[in-house]
Amino acid sequence: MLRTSWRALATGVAAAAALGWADAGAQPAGEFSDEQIAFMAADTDGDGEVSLAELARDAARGFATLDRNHDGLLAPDELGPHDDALFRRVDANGDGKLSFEEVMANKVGAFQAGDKDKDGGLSFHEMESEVEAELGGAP
Ligand SMILES: [Ca+2]
Ligand SMILES: [Ca+2]
Ligand SMILES: [Ca+2]
Repeated sequence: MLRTSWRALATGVAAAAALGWADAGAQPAGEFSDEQIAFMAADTDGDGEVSLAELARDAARGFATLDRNHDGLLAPDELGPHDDALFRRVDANGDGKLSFEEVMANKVGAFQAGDKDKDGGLSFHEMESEVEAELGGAP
C-alpha cells in the first residue's frame, strides 16, 4: 500500500522502459524493481539523485498522461486503482479532483521530508527511507 504512494510520487515507469535503461547499467531492466525504474525515469540527468526540478518534470509528465479528458484535473477514475486516503490528503481543497498544484504540493512535501541530508536531491536510498517512514514501519 505504501509502495503505491511512492509510485504515485514518481510516475513515468513506462517512460523508463522506453528510455532503455538496460543500456545504461549492467543489470537487465527486468531485474529492477518498480521503485528503481520509477526513480531512474525521474532522474533525467542520471546523477543518482532526483532534484526538485526533475521531480516537477516527472510529475508534469505523469499528470498529463493520467489526465485523460485534459481538464487539468485528475478525477479518481482517471487514477485507476489508488489509495483513497492518500487521494483525500492530496486533494487539499476537497473538490474530489487533484489539480497539478495539489499534486506538486504533496510531492514537494514528500521530497523535503525525504531529503535527509538536505542536499536538494533525493537519492534512491532517501526515497526508500521516505517510503518506509510513510508505512510507519521502520524505526
Ligand atoms: Ca538527477
Ligand atoms: Ca481530468
Ligand atoms: Ca538528499
